[in-house]
Amino acid sequence: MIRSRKQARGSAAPAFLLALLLTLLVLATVYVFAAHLFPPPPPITSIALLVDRQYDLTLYVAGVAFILAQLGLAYAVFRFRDRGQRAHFTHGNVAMEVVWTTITLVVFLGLAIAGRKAWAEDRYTAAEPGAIQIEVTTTQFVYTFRYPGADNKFGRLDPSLVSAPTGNPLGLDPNDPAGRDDIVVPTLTVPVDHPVELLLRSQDVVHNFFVRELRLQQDSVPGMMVPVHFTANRIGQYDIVCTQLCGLGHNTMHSFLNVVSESGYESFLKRQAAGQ
Ligand SMILES: [Cu+2]
Repeated sequence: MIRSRKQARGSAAPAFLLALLLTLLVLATVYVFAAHLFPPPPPITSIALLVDRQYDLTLYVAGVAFILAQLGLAYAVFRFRDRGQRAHFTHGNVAMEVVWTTITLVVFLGLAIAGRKAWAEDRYTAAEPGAIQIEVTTTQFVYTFRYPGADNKFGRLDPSLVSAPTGNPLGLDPNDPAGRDDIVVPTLTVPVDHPVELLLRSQDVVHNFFVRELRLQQDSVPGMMVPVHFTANRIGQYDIVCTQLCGLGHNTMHSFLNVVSESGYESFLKRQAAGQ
């Protein structure tokens, strides 16, 4: 085969450009994370701190792998560029494949085991005794919170009585005395430094309860009662959002978590009890 002079020399420019692009991509990505351009809001529970630590660890490990892999790729693209030489076929390297597959396996299992505590603390342990139980009901596209009231008992719900326009969004049975003092409100108020157990349920489709500062995200599933618990340690108002695409109004599904002082909580309950 006759090759032109240009082909015989090969073409370094595309290889150089691609290698440069890859290197710039790595630098830009490292900058975005190192400069904390998009910092998360500060965590407000001790578990959220563990979640953050685990997230950082995962980010560092995956970050190092990302940087090495992309720079290695840039190096290979440039080093083995077309110099007009004949291409030769390689069958790969079994030893190398075994090594990097093993490393990946160890890293993934290691991260999963290290992260187990932060995750299991929320999911596999029961709420502390004395936790305040609050029922969370999701409906397209609102949250409804129910407190058991002074008797500490939730009243019976009857799905056939559900009627948001007449002020009974949960279908509280008026004939059940346990439900007479139940408090039903559109926002969640909890006392600071006090364990809280939420009982998540859904009236129609799968929704979600997510508060960034709690680092807590849990689906609510129709037909199930899903418990989650937390102890918030900072007074303030935080957003509750639904992270499941639950219908046309999904983007408007929103409420607030108010973490208030112990006395603020007592007066909240009194105010609500007087107003129900
Ligand atoms: Cu939703």
